[in-house]
Amino acid sequence: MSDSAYPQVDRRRNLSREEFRREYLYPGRPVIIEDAIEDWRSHRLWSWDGLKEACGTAKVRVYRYDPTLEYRPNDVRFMPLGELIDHVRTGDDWQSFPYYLRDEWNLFHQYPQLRAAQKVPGYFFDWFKFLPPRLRLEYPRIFIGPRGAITPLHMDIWGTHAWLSQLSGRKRWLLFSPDQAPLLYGYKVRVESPDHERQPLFRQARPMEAFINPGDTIWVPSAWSHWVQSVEPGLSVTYNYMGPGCFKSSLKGMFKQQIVRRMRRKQVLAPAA
Ligand SMILES: O=C(O)CCC(=O)C(=O)O
Ligand SMILES: [Fe+2]
Repeated sequence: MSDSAYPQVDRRRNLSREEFRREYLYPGRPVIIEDAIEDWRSHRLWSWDGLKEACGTAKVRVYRYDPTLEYRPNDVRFMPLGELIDHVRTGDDWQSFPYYLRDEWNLFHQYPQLRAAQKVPGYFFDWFKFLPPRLRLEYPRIFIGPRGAITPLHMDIWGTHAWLSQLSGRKRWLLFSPDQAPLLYGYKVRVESPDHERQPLFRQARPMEAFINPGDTIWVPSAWSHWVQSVEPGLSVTYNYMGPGCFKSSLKGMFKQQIVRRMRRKQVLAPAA
């Protein structure tokens, strides 16, 4: 697969909110915005050393990647964040250290200074803000992983829009527009080594490609599935949110979650028969 085999996601600077809405949000087209987080990038917390100094003793959960089983909720290890940063930075790669800190939101509660060091860029207004906090998803979330770390093909929760800002390292993304879903075998294709015999339709899939660098923010429209690999040790912050184009799926997802939670609570509280 050569780097130029796929159409590249647009890279923009000085993009106005109006341009973002017209060219990307409403048509549902991904984009990389190069200058969306200039105000928080200079913060020392968003460097490996700064993050380690401030939060290095925090115990974090890292997920082990298994090439056949991918991530499983129980295949985890707990380690101090500082230790994880050392592993990731000293060149341990995905083979020797197949662990990825994924979707970590606790740190933002433990260290309010972390929360204060990031601000949602004006492009990404979240309509979940109008709902009580207990109904919303927990964001922001941090991802930290070694060179080679993989996020398998998936579609984001509740069909929400997503954005991810890269603070350190490069990442390669392949993004599949919603109309390609029938070629993706329920998102079970291993994009890095597809099984063309068993999943022949995947050959016809035409993703868009994006390489993101430190300082870049990628916007992923609702229902665009994606596969991501860290080309270098990576530190990212991400949000999912509700906006034009995904109100229905987001609210549906939220209500379903509420119902499941209620049923679970009832089961716990119900007297034994
Ligand atoms: O950065 C990554 O590895 C993947 C992030 C992602 O796709 C997500 O948060 O849903
Ligand atoms: Fe995702």
